[in-house]
Amino acid sequence: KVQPVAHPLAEESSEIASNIAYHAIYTPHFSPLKFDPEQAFYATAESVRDYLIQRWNETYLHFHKVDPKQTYYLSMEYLQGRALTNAIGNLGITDAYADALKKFGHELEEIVEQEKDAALGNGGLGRLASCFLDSMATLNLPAWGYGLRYRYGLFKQRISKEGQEEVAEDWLEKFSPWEIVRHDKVYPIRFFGHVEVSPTGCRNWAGGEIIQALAYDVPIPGYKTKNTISLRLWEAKASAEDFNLFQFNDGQYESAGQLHSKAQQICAVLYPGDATENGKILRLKQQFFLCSASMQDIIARFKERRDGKGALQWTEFPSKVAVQLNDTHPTLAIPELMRLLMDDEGLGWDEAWDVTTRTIAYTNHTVLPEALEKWPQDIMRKLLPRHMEIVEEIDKRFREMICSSRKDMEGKLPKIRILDDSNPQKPVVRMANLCVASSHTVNGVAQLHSDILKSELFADYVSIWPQKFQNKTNGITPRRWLSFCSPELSNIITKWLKTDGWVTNLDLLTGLRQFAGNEELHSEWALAKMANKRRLAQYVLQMTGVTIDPNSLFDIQVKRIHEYKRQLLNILGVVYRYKKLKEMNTEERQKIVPRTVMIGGKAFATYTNAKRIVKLVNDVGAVVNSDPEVNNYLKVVFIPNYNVSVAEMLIPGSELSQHISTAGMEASGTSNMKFSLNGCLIIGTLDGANVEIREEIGEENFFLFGAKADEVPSLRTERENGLFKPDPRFEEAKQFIRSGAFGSYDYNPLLDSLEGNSGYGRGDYFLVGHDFPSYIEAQSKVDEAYKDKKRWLKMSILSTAGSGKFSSDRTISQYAKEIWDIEACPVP
Ligand code: 26R
Repeated sequence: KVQPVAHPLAEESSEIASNIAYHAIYTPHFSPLKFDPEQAFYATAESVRDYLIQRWNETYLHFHKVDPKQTYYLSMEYLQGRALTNAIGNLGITDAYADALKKFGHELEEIVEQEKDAALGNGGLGRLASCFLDSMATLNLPAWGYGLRYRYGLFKQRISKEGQEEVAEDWLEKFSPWEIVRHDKVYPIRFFGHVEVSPTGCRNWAGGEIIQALAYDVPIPGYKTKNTISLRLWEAKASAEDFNLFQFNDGQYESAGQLHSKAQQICAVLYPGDATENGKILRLKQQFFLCSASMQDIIARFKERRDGKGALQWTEFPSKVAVQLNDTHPTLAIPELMRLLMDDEGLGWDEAWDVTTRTIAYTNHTVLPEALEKWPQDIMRKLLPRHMEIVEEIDKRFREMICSSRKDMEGKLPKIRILDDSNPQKPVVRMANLCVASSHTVNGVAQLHSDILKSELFADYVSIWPQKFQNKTNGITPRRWLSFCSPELSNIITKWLKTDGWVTNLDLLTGLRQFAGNEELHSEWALAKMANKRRLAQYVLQMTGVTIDPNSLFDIQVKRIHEYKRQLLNILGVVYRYKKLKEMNTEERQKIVPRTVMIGGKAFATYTNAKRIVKLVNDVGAVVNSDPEVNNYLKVVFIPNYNVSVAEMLIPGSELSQHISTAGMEASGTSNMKFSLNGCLIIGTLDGANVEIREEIGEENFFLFGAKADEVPSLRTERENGLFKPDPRFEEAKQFIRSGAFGSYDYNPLLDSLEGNSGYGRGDYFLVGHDFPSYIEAQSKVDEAYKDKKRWLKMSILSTAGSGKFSSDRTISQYAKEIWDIEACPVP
């Protein structure tokens, strides 16, 4: 028995089963012979999609009717991960779907594993955008995300003897059931060409090549609400008219479809290499493609909703539209909005500038100099001639403003202006400066980071526009990162709090504090943790072939591999621990707390030292894990292909996690929040959001070590001047690796980066040497604490209890109130 359309309130598993069967037959993606887990996944997803489309439509119509001010989140990255568990969880129909699938002999847990991760992002910034979408929908906010529909997402990581290998990730191989193509939402995007000036002096961008942007909507359901918002992803297309049939029939196949292949390149991959000029042009094309399509769409919607309400008032635009730039990657939205307002809508500069600056806000996510975007002016002028004119004008007016009203700042102009002409060979546009000058609000992503922005990176601007700068400490969605990824722990929390209200009001977790010493809770908590640890051990065995003991302390560091994140400090600590274990006799070893150290993360393909770190972790693991003398006390596992789904498996099973960046360098971190929420203790530096996590959960529940951010500059100078005396334990660990204990690969270049500037060293910029002794000592405190099961459980419960602040619901409420000025618009 099949049912064509899901009843909007179908919570009967039999109705759902018939709807799944309907899709298996009538929305076929496979031949009808089998109903394997894969087929079952697609039919199930199609069935869930019916619900989502219905709600998406209702939400869209409701927003259209109410016409509230709406936020548009512009991001080059979204790390959505899998959608099925999240969708049915947010819709509250998980049990019904599990029952329905049982009727076909399938387990829901097995079916959800069939889905590929949507990995349209790199790391923290992309995952943050995805958590934000979940919170926007859940809080019923009129808000949308805009991004690019990359053909290949972030690469798949394979580990071989050589270390990391990158393989293209074909997330659309069999198609994604979660997107809805909108054939009526198409905008032309121009590249290259020239600026025409009319007799009246109007400027107009013409010529060049035109590629079409086609909208794909991914519905984002809120938790326990009808509101379902959109993540609109743009795909690049050439139109049929661009296909030269004559050339094709003449055998000139390549030139016949030239524009089609150019269109394909735009959305082919996330962050194409930008070492070459071609690579730079392609990246800039991607950025402009996102910005232009989104701004055209936003303006079209503004007009659509104004229809029948009298003459268009552009001054009202900022009271209907807020645009948030996720870092500088979508900066071109600024000159594009200016261009659309002036050249297409006929506004004058001052009016357009007023509208633009009241619309745009900018979030900074990093202070690393190499990640601050600077685009060569010649490339920008060639690809976007009209935008380059506008940027020049913004720069000129900024300089005039300084010279007329801030004489005291004139000397700073070369540093704070938007165009950097200091190298006449290679003048560039500083995107962050353009963002600061053109936004009404600039924010950092954790208190310490925002303070550093104000006192260092943007200090000069603070004296010009003190009111622009804000902090918005990051957050994570408690749905994906606790409710759905650890039902075991969630049920216990709900039971003890006597409500599941914490899922949307995470501050309620403080209610656990009163039970932190309760033995009954302790045993339930320990049981849930153990279940999650066993599941994780199973996974590790499957993926790596290494058997790990669920009774050992599970110690995890997962994040992009970067020298500032200091995976090298972690592995040096492991090497030191291994060496000490080797030196002990059996009796001494038996007093040691057994540990399983797991490290995972992807290295950027061209980042040599990061790749060496990946190889080192694998090499150390190979030796330690096969050493029968110590492998009951220490195991080291590299977790391959770390992504959102892997995180959902690892985090619930973690007991200790490492967030050990050089102080001042990690803007916030968000996995620290996920671990802490799951009752995992943190060993960490006073960096990013660690500072606030420690404040919330209590310093006695946090293993702190390392230099403070304000000590870092002088420590670096000391190191450079050869005044730093490295701890013998640090020297011992490095020497052990250099001696070849972990194979014949030459790790000297990597280890040399940790030496002072004398001779071959590179100055240990990340202060691994300085922080090593206090790190080792903090690790000993971890072992001490773990020996006392009661104490550890109490700390674990207090971690969860103190994590309420780090809900992305709190973060998004603050953006809504303090930056966007938007209000909830729930669908009745
Ligand atoms: C290639 C270049 C333009 C580029 C540099 C850096 C592209 C992307 C990035 C990613 C950066 C900006 C990023 O992911 N930053 C992270 O943002 C998280 C969310 O705010 C923070 O938690 C995290 O600390 C920060 O590193």
